[in-house]
Amino acid sequence: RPRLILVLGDQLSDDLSALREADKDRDIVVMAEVQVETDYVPHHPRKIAFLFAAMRKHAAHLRDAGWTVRYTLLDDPENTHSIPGELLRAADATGAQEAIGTEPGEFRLIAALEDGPIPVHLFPDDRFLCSHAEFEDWAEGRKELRMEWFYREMRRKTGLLMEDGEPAGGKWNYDKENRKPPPKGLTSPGPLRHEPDAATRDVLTLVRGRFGNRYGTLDGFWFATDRAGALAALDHFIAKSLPSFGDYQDAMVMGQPFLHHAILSVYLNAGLLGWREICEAAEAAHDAGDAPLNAVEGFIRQIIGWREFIRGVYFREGPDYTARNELGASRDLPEFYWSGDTDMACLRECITTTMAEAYAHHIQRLMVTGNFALLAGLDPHQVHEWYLVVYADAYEWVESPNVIGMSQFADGGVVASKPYVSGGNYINRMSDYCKSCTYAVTKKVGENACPFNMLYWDFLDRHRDRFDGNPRMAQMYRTWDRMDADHRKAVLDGAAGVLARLDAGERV
Ligand code: FAD
Ligand code: DLZ
Ligand code: SF4
Repeated sequence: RPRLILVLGDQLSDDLSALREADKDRDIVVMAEVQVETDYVPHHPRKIAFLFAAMRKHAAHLRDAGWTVRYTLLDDPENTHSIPGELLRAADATGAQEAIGTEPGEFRLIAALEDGPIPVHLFPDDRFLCSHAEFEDWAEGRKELRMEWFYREMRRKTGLLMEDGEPAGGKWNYDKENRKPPPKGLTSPGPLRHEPDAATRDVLTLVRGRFGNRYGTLDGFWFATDRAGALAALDHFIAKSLPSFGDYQDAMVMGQPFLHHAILSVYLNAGLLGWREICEAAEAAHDAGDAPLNAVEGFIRQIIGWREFIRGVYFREGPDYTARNELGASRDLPEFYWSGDTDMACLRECITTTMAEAYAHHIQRLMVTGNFALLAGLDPHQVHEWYLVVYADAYEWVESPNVIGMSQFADGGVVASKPYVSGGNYINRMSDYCKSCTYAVTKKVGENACPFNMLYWDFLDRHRDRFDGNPRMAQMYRTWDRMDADHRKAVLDGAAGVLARLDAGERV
């Protein structure tokens, strides 16, 4: 009897554990476009279009390689619209009695497969550098988990940027040389844009018809949708943007959402690229003298450090992680997160480019939309769902530790050692956003004062009990305490005013 080999939408890799276990001559690959996956949150149409186009091309590629593939189209009238349902239908049609798969990146889907009508044997997803067991071993007995220590292990394990057992250049981390404010007139080559071919255009028509009314636009869709396109995007990044990646990693410029970022997470997370080829390409650029060490080290750290660390946290912390709310935040997500309709230029810019591109870079996610959500005390579960919807690279294993942990501190400090919060000053230093804002970043209180300036102190004051004792935050509390009492009151009143406007649904 054949067995069914499940390949999910973010498992579009040739070297996949489930395929390695399968028999090409006997087994049947199952891939399915289903509503449970398009609707568990209302994903950005660009993300759905990217995945469906890439899934269809990967199915064709597997067939060319000799696999039998059973592919369910979204508008197939027989579609049961869930992954377990499609496995059952495939079993009925083929006589298969068992299925194998590669572990999904979300507890919801793991549970659905384990409890489904067809037993699915899941193999580890070894497209990652660090297995669950290895992460457990590393984490076991540590008082706190810090990415930097984990990263050094991964450098040793891979040998990336290592010379005779020592880090290249003598230091593990060159961030001191990174993160420069954007000079006036900073431009960037941006990502490699791909003209949609006929197959992608078919998908765009389908997605526009079915999901066109959702948050986010499909206009000007340019993502690569196959491995060749993703490899070309990698080459483009290495040649054009990697050399300046470190310098402008934290910079933000109006009208330029991409700057010198890689724009590769969408391909990497779906399986069109692997971590090793990306890191080796970056290392080779350094060896050839084409990219400086601060850029290459910083970039490789994001992938073998942060990305692997984040995944380790998701699987270690367990299915209740996305429900955590250590700071007890409960305010509803303001409507403007779905429209960009706000007077705050920084939020407007990050939200509208996210609607257009299903992309924002790390500092926009962390220090603009995330920072505001944390300062304003937004319900972290709603914030988590927003991030899962809006970014083309968002799957729960990577999105939730970044949001619940790094950005919202809702896990109580598993991912971050202190909350990532700032007033308007930080945004003003790292961007040109404040220049075109209705609010004045230099004003601390009163009419027109930048909301971040007031919400920042309000957040610290509100959570004093928890953060007072954190040595990394002591300086901030000393600064607050030194302000005169009238000023402090004016700040807190100003913050209360902003929060009241949010609660009343008024424009902020
Ligand atoms: P670059 O800035 O060019 O970085 C290179 C690569 O490093 C990325 O492609 C990515 O694979 C990896 N990387 C960098 N930082 C992280 C990180 N913190 N966690 C995991 N991988 C990282 N990343 C996602 O892939 N999916 C998400 O859903 C996601 N949600 C996020 C939510 C918040 C609140 C924050 C603060 C960060 C989030 N990130 C997420 C991490 C990071 O912002 C994105 O990986 C990055 O912006 C992707 O764009 P890029 O390819 O241009 O990355
Ligand atoms: C995100 C997504 C979407 C929108 N649609 C599908 C789909 O129709 N079929 C499928 O196999 N996978 C899809 N995915 C990806 C899954 O949601 C993803 O595999 C899980 O979230 C685990 O990471
Ligand atoms: Fe954002 Fe404040 Fe600057 Fe306006 S002034 S762009 S709200 S940081």
